[in-house]
Amino acid sequence: MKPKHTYYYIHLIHAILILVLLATGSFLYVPALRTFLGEYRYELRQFHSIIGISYFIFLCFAVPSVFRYARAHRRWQKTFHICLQLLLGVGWTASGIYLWLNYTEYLGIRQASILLHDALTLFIIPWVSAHILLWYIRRNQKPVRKGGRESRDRGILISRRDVLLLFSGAILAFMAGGLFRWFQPLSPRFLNALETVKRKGYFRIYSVRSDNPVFNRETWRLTVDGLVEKPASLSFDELITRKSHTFTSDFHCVTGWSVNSVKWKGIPFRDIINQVKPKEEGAYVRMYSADRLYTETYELTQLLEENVILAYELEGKQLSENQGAPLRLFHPNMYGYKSIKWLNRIEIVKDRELGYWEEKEGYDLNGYLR
Ligand SMILES: Nc1nc2c(c(=O)[nH]1)N[C@H]1C(S)=C(S)[C@@H](COP(=O)(O)O)O[C@H]1N2
Ligand SMILES: [Mo]
Repeated sequence: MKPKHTYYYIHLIHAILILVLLATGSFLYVPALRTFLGEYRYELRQFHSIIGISYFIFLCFAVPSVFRYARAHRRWQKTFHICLQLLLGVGWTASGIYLWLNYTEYLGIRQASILLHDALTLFIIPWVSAHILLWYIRRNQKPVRKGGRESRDRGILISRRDVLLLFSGAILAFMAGGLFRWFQPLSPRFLNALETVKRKGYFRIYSVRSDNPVFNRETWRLTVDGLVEKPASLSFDELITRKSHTFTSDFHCVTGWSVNSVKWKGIPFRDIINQVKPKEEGAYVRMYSADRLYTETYELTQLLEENVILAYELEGKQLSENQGAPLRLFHPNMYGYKSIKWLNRIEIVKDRELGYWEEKEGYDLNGYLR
């Protein structure tokens, strides 16, 4: 058997890495799949990042070969290939690394990175599919002879028409992918919902577990304890008969999506604090979720700011099960990860501990919007 040419291996590794990235990436991208993954999402994300970085390192090593390889092609084909590589190598990696680092600063850069990452991926899907298809069809053909020089690469000789087709394919993929992600949670009133989603954005439902805690109105209690003079235990009915507070505020997830002017209703956190009377040494607050996994911590004074509420209504409706029924915290100046869902215990404590994401991914302790 003839030994395979280096290009063959470069091509093969390239293909495998791209396919693994597309597969793991689509799990992170499609909301339904991501929710399904629940608590393993974090590990999958790490895996995806590691493969992504390997891909970049590999690309760097492969660059000289890619250039040599491109020389065998016509001028415009050469330009096309090099642009494609650059776009992917630079665009994908730069945005990917920014997302991987999980900076909580500069929400704008983060949102732009997500958009670029997604857009490049959607753009590349038709290209990858066509590539695989061409390779499959032509795998048994004899190498093409061109001016005495043998072109080793059979799958990639493309015509101008192929490029046009690929671009149309890319635009289609782009639209289909956009539908998936941006217009996902459609209500029965399709077009109305579409309008709202475009204007407001929508909540990607996040949970670190794959099952939601069940809310039982009869037995549910909110416990407020720890370093307080008067611990409290409130039923849901007691909670909603208290003086409520309604206001509108944007919601920002640190991973890049936002929902504009969300209407919140609940009880001011201050009122609870006035009732339980924290002791002097109680400087921090730890909150627990009924999912028994997620926790968050705050400085007590942070929670006395304007419009910090224990919310039981969102957009005029009772909190839905996957959005934290019956109660979640909302702090208008903090990122979404501080908005703990299925809140059922508030503990006033002396020392600060880390919350779920602060511990797992090093999210900023205070989570203020920037
Ligand atoms: N119990 C619990 N609360 C949680 C989370 C979670 O995984 N579990 N995710 C947080 C994050 S990171 C965000 S962005 C918001 C998402 O709110 P939503 O699911 O209503 O869109 O919930 C926050 N509260
Ligand atoms: Mo988030």
